[in-house]
Amino acid sequence: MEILKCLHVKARGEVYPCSEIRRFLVPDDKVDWEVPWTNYNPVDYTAPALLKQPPWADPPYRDEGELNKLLKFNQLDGDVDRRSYTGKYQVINGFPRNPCGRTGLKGRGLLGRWGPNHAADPIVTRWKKEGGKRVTHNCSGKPVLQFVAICRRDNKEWAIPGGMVDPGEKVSATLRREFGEETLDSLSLPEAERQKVKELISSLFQAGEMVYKGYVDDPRNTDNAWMETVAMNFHDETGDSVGKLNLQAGDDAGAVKWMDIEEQQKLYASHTHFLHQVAKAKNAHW
Ligand code: RP5
Repeated sequence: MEILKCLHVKARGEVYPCSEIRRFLVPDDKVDWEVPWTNYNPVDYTAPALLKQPPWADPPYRDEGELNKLLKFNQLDGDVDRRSYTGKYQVINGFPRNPCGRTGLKGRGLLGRWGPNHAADPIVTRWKKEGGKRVTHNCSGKPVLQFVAICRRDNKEWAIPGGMVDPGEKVSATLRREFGEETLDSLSLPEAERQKVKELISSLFQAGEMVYKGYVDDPRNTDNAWMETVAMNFHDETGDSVGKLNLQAGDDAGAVKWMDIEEQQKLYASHTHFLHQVAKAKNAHW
């Protein structure tokens, strides 16, 4: 497993998602907090939805002193895990600081938590087949892997069907829940069928390979709030288990399909990077 020490790019995208807010532009050589930049003046933005205090977001605060007392950074804070997979992060004037550097925007943006926001990404794969035989790629001569991809409703980008870890929830439970909710529409299934799907996912998800654990270059990241994830690969070698499931988009997904894994496929956040790790581990086409 590899920790991404990336130069974040999507976290510096000019227009902040679901808004007309423009980030203060950060060139590559000024991303690192160690590089002095006296004129750095990030835009302050927290999405209006967060100010209505949804249950999945941190509570409001009057000043930074109060924020620091309300939340326990770099620790397990009740049920909320505020520790980062990247190690101990800095807290400057009461605010946690993005471990991958400047983003041109301060505040929480669209993210519910100050500091790390933990997600889990289930990468469900099978070999591409035609007429019962594995398909090999013309260029690499290697077999082609496919993964279950969703088209995100918020930005129409294709992605791994990941989601946020609920407070107190184990990552293994999030992986199953998100896969069920987003790709099998298990929320709308009748009880008996939902049980069957649950059992299938349970058995497939018993043996997974850790692909990645760390920071995600997510377009919603800010100087004070960022995404982190655990990505796990669940592989159906024969194609007889998940291959038979009736994929149906649900919850945050606009569409769902089996997608070939290849370098050219552009995906949400750091998801292309995670799939590259899977292709390498399985000696598949990339
Ligand atoms: C990404 O955001 C993670 O890799 C995960 O796929 C996703 C979780 O956020 P939501 O899909 O719940 O918005 O950074």
